[in-house]
Amino acid sequence: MAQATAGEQKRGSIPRTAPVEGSDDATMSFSGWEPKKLWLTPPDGGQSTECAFTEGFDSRADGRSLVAADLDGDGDLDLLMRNRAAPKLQLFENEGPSGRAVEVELVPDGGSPFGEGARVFESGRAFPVVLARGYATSVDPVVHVGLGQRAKASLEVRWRSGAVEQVEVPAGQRVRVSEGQGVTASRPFVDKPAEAAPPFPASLGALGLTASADTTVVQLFLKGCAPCAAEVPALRAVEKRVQLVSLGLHEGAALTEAAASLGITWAVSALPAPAADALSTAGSLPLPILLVYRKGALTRVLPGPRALEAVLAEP
Ligand SMILES: [Ca+2]
Repeated sequence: MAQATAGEQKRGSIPRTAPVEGSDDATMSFSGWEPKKLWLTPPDGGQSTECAFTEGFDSRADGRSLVAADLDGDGDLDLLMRNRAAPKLQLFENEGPSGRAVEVELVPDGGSPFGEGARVFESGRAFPVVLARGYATSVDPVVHVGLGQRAKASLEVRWRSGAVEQVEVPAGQRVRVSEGQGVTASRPFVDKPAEAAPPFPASLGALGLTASADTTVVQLFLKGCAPCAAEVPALRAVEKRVQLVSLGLHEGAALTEAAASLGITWAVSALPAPAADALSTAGSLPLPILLVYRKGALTRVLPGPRALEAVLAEP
């Protein structure tokens, strides 16, 4: 996700000592500087993976309200967060790959013009129209229906009046459904911008490494990092197909001892200080994390090994 707000110099973090104009209390936190969490569920519906850092959502501001809405009209949900102190407002644009979707605005025949209380059903899922969600937050009274790779949505609208209506909507558009009249207006989603390159070391050279194979997988690790140890079996499974390097935030004997304690048996180097500084948030490395390079250039950042095999199978 790309963050479209001023006031933060580094991915998601607010320096504890940096004065922020217009705020007397931006240097203190009521919430312990807790970084936000974000989970990514794979298209097959499997286990979700925490990915706030790699997706740029690990803000440490005191978040109070969060709205999910398609704010740029490209058919995926973006996030808008209101914080207690500066930055007061953070917009996170959804830049990730996404499936197909439709958005539905309901106009009832009489009563409130916003359709609250109506529900849209699609493939056994219910999408209620609400005007507020979460703390002190108003939301767009539109339902967002994710479709995966399906080309159209078969919707059942249950109106507050008790009327029930069936409509078919091709994916990729926002439609207005008026009670008793079906679809009365539509507009296609705007084209989604190309996925932005993640702000991680762009080349193996930036990590002090040289490519010795088409594909290089770089693991970051620290002594005692249980998620790093949990990555080892998946990395061992690809060891013969890629150049595999683990970079630790240690030097000398401490580096080799930490690698051995995690079960790492392949090439190990110290993570260069400039890269460590660029990757750390409030002094902490985002672990687990894997960096995938093709011909020496960064192509993917993975929050763990779960999607590694699929990524290596990409052309
Ligand atoms: Ca969007």
